Amino acid sequence: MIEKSENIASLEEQFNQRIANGETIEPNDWMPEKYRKQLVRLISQHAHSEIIGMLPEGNWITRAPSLRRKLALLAKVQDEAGHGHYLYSSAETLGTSREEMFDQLHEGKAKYSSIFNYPTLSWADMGMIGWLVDGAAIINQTTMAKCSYGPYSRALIRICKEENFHKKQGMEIIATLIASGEKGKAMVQESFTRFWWPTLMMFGPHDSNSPNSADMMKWKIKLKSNDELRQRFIDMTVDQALAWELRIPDDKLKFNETTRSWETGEIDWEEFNAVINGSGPCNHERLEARRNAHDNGKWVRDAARAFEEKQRLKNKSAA
Ligand code: BYC
Repeated sequence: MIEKSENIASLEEQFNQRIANGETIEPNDWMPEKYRKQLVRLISQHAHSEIIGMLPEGNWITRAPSLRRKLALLAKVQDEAGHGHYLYSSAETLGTSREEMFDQLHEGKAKYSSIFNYPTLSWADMGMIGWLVDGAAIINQTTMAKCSYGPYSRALIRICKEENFHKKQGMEIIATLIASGEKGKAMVQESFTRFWWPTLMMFGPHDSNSPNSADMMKWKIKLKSNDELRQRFIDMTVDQALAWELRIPDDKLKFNETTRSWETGEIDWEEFNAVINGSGPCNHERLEARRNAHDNGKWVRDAARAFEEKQRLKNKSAA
């Protein structure tokens, strides 16, 4: 028994050394159980965010204002499904099956990004998701693309390339609406006012209230803290919003000349906690839509499995 724990201690020491050296950890490498658990939690939560994130935008495919916009939105929503696939595959390398992850999501036990529990009420929201939501995701994910776990890091590199297109198409929708005149600009302002605070919540609680951050940063899964990334996003986005002459819905917003950074008022953490714990404006609707999609897709999964089995038997008899 003593020998066993000494062995684990030495494996853990070697593991920590590899992390300190900036090495990448691969699926068959030894890793502490807690590292594995944190990764499955993070990657599956991210995968669920991509899949649930298809719903608020999917809501506007039939109502896109032109064929060009419809094609771009369809492609974007399809990309999000692809991101979900890369991420579920990457989490599966840690020994948790896709079925288990789906079950956790459908039973309401797994989290997904708070932002997708808000409704999309106007076409401007499609621009806002690209500009703000994809913009926030890019800031978070380009940093994590350098994380210590190989499969997640490689998935993120590819995801970020596609998210950059998404952000640009969102900004183009906004620029077009603003250039169209007063009505278009008012539509953008109304959407911006609704999305500003929920987007800042995407980065998670303050560092001092983030129970997972210490482990995540020690193991270089997260390379920047929640507050650091949020601040980076605020500094970039406030300047963009001002260039579009949008009003930022924060009376306390001010520029700090010493830090050369924007200071905001406080996020409504009560609202954040309600949303991540299942009581946001659309939590129920999103999970219901997701469960229905899963049930309706059963025949496709059954057919794919039957095909796979047929191929397996064919290959066996040919061998
Ligand atoms: N929403 O200790 P903390 C996209 C939870 S989709 C919900 O700081 P951590 C797109 C957190 O999980 C991309 N839950 O946690 C798709 C934890 O609870 P558990 C979305 C949140 O992990 C379609 C608890 O609060 N991006 O781009 O160190 C269309 C304490 O937090 C949130 C990702 O998923 C939240 N906002 O840091 C358009 C990025 N914040 O798990 C676009 C991957 C916190 O202990 N995720 N919680 O029960 C992350 O980077 C990190 O998980 C977070 C939180 C920064 C979000």
